[in-house]
Amino acid sequence: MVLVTDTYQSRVDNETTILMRQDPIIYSDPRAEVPHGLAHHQLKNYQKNGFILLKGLFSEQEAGLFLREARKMTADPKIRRREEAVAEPGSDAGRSVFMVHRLSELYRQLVSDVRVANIARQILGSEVYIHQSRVNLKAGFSGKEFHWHSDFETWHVEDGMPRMRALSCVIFLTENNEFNGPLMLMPGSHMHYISCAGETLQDHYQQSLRKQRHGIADPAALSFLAERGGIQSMKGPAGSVVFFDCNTMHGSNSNISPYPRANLFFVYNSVENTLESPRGGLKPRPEFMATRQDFSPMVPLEPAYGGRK
Ligand code: 6CS
Ligand code: FE
Repeated sequence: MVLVTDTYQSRVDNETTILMRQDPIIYSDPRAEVPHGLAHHQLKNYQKNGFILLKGLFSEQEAGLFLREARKMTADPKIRRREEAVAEPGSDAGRSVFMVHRLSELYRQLVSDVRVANIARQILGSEVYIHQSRVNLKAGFSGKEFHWHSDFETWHVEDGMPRMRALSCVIFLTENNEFNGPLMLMPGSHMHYISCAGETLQDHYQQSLRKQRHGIADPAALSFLAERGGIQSMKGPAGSVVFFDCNTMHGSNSNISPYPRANLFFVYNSVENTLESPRGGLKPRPEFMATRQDFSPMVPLEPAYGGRK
């Protein structure tokens, strides 16, 4: 007999199992009006699909400022030497830089910008803090793919995030189009949890950030999700924003086009969902990937970047 005490156990078996989600999606009253929050119909869409695309939430001028900051950081040798900087598999080209909201004053303000912070607070129904932030560069010609995964599966197993009460906010720093490897999401996939086969090795992150090997849903599970809800790609001009639930199945193709695709990711977690111990006796991942030292709530601000809409 096996007693299962973890609702979302994963990587403990040789079999993939599909479980039902056990948590809400919207944690606040969807009829309550929130300044800079989503309208009722937008919340309903988020609830049904597990994501929402907000075209032009930031102006192109603001996005230009955010992109210049990303370029400046990723060209800086001092930053490139840090462990927050992750290279593409098989080369030295920059793939991601993590914890950008601590490395950059501009991004420190941006995570608290009321236009994004209030949507996170509204969906998660509480105060929120930043669990992880990063910029993904996906350069023209050389940017590599991100295989299908649920972020929550990784954050639950490797970081000890207890429940599905977190989301990603993706700010497009360049246009995301059909050519440059846009984010692909499976609508409705957030309602099922794919408990993955296999195990996790200690320090898996050292290679998973370049190319993920554990916590990958198998082809049958991915086909099951795609048959139910299909796949949508998130395309829009620089300054557009996607919010997606921590359990929405997602990935993106490599970028063989000449057009770079740079996106900024902020992961907001509820202050009522702070990290416990990683599952399976793993030691915690470094602070730059999964904050444990600072669960202080965001105070929404209205920063003036010099080009505010
Ligand atoms: O391991 C992580 O936390 C990260 N990996 C991926 C592929 N997406 C989410 C997250 O940034
Ligand atoms: Fe992800």
